[in-house]
Amino acid sequence: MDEKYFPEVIEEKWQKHWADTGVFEVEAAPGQPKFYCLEMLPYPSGRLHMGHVRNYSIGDALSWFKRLQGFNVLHPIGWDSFGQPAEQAAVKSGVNPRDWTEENIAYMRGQLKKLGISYDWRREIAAHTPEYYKFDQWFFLKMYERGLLYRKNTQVNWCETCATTLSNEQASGGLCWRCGKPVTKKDLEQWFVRITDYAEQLLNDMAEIEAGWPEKVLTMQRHWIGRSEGAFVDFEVAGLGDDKIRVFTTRIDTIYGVNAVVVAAEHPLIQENINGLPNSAAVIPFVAKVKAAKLIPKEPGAEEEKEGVNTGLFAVNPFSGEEIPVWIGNYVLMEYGTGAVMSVPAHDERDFEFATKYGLEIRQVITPDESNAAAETQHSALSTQHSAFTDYGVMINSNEWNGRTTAEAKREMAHYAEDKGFGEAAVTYRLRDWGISRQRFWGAPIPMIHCETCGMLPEKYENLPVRLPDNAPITGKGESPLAKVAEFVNVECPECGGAARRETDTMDTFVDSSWYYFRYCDPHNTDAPVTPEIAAYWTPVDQYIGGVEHAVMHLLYTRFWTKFMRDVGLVTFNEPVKRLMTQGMVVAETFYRTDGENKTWFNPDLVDIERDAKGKITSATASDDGQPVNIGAVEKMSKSKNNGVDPDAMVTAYGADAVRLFILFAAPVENDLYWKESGIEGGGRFLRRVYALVYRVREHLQQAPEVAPSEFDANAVALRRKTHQTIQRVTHDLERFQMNTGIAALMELSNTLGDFIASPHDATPANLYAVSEAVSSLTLMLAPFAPHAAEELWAALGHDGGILKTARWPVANAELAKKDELEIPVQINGKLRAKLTLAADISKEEMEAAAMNDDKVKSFLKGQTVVKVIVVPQRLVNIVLR
Ligand code: ANZ
Ligand code: ZN
Repeated sequence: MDEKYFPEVIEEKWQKHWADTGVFEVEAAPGQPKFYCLEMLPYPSGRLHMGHVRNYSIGDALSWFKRLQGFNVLHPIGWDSFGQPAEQAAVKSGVNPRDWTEENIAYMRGQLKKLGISYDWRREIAAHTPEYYKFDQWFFLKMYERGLLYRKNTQVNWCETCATTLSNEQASGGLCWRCGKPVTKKDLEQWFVRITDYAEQLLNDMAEIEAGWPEKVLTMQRHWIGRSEGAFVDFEVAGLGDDKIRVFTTRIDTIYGVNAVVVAAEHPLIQENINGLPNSAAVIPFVAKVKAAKLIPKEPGAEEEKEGVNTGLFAVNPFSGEEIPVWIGNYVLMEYGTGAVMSVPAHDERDFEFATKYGLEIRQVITPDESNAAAETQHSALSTQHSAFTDYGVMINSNEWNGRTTAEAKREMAHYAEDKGFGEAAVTYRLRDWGISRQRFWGAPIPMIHCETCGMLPEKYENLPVRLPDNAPITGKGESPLAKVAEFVNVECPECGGAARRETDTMDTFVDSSWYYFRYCDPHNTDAPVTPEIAAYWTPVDQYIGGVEHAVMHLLYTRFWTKFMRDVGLVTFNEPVKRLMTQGMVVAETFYRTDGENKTWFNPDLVDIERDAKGKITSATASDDGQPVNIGAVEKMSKSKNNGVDPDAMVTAYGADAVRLFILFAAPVENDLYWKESGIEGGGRFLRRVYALVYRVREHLQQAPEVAPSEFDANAVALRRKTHQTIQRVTHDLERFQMNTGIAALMELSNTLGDFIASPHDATPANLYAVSEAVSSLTLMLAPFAPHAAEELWAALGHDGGILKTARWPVANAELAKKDELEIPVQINGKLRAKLTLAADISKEEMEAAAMNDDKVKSFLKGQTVVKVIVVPQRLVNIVLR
């Protein structure tokens, strides 16, 4: 063993030791407490980026901590290896997507191993392998059997560039989530999963995870599900016979204030009668305009100008019998509710805006103040408003309903409508069914067969997996490449034996990632996705760590998938993830030059930077030509800004431990991490310092007693206090993901220890014991953050076989950790009246408060007037009475 710190030597050595001894390999062990630590599985894009390294460093720290605490820790990794980039590489350079993917995996696996992340590599999975996607298909068949899958011809979001359909989530803001280009619409037969059947559960079960998930993620999910309680009401349309317009409203109590029924441009009433409407001449161009506008991407959050046109039709308000005009409005969405609304401008902002713009009548029917109800009934119809009154209140101008409260009326009016047969109470959701068909090659084939005679049939379980062929022509255009592979497409009908065609769409890759962590539990099972007994031991996941960008899609789909797994008997719980941590981004400085319209971005590695004392950049020049470059904003590391830092280069230069230590130390895990290479150097310096410390004392420590001697001098007591306080702090911090402050505590301990060793003292058993205790604790607590160095030092301290075989997480002795205490006399008018035992570092204010609150002191103060309190820090409190 070398007393100098050579990360490249010890890191390789310990990685080999871990692999040879299999210390991270675990099995389900009912009876032994388990901990399932999961990081979001990576897409094998080619190389790890710093966001990955951060993600895995956080998870690894927690995994080491839990192992040392005696948990049976499952810490797995795998690959989200289906998806578009492989197919795009195939289009661009003719490579086979499988080869491309597998080369990337091999490279990235090597990177992970070099970082020394403590995975059970035997459990590695990859979505593109038939062993894995066989069970995507298995789930598909199960869902099909249970009526959770259906086909629908729909207008789908279509990205011309990527030649693929996109979910609403993937097309949010009208832009493709992958390439950023505008999204258009296209008609296609698609497979849909009825996730909306689970909307209520997805919402209600949030109560089970509230304590462990970030509020912002839960809020986003709640929003996405978008539960709304209200009523359907049917409006007859004069002259259209039985064709009624059904509206969805959350405020049926306002129905006497309806001034119009407003429908979406795509509403069937319009579609079917567009040429026969009284006002067709205006309606036809308006509908065309609205539809065209929908194909144009919108800035996220941008408010569209409300526009509409009167159809000339009249609807009948079923409560009042009044006739009101039917309008078309661009703010009414066909996809929500019924695609039609009753417009109540007095009590809804959008309707108010619409009515004001087109000069429609505004009639108030709710008043905030009950006492005014009678008066308002007479006058308010005439009053002019300046904005909608959207609160709850009391009904006016509503015939026999006048005087009711909003809450009462909402219930009763829905019942009334139901009794009379023109409506009913209803709940709607914003959540849409999940379209999972993709016209792509590199995905799990959908295991369905189309037979001319027998129709749509599921493939048989025993024929799974339906394998992807090796030879599909991948052009990146149009329909699924699978459609062009005759051997794949042409099959025998499982029912009649006649000629049939396989489904040529593949599944959305969010299917793969909806259940992968169940597979880690039982990765080689060939009969089922997971054995229920094994899943019962390992799952739910105790801690999931990943980016907040997955707050809705992945994290909602996977919650749904778990509920389905419960329904088919694979698991017995509702929620798959107990605790979720969303890590911040890794951000870095950017540098660029402008050339006309174009910006060229310079990688920070290739820029020479000078900084002032505060770290602010004072000059930046390109390394190659020495000429200035512009200093851009600090932004998320990305290819487009060329401000990424290659993890490999950092590991080679400083060692994996220093990189990991820096990443965990530089920022709280939820915050953005501002990348500074000097920070890694700092990490390396700390490790070298601890190294030097351990090597300096390790020989002497051989004489340290095993059991604590009974007497310690004041210095040794102080060192022990620091050691036990540090154990308390680091343990506390790791439980709460406060990695940065935990590391700071270790740095403090190493300083205290360094001072102790540097000061002259005798090698008494007591001193040796105190040092040994400090050194061992420091070394063990370093393991979650810098495991290679910790292992090496632990071995240097004379332990054979590695930390996990020979040690446990240190336990603090609360007595020893207690802060130093002082006895403080309290005088009243100069006479000693009490003695207080107080922490040595107590503040002046706290001393005064402690004295005034002491029972004995209080008894002397009863009925007296305090003129002044004099506090001599750490010495004395003197209270002066009149
Ligand atoms: C009349 C009314 C009066 C409404 C009032 C609100 C206030 P949430 O809560 O988001 O579900 N609405 C219904 N379907 C719509 C659609 N397809 N496009 C646009 N708006 C639609 O909102 C439900 C409310 O949004 C419904 O209640 C309806 O307006 C409108 F004082 O009906 B309300
Ligand atoms: Zn058939």
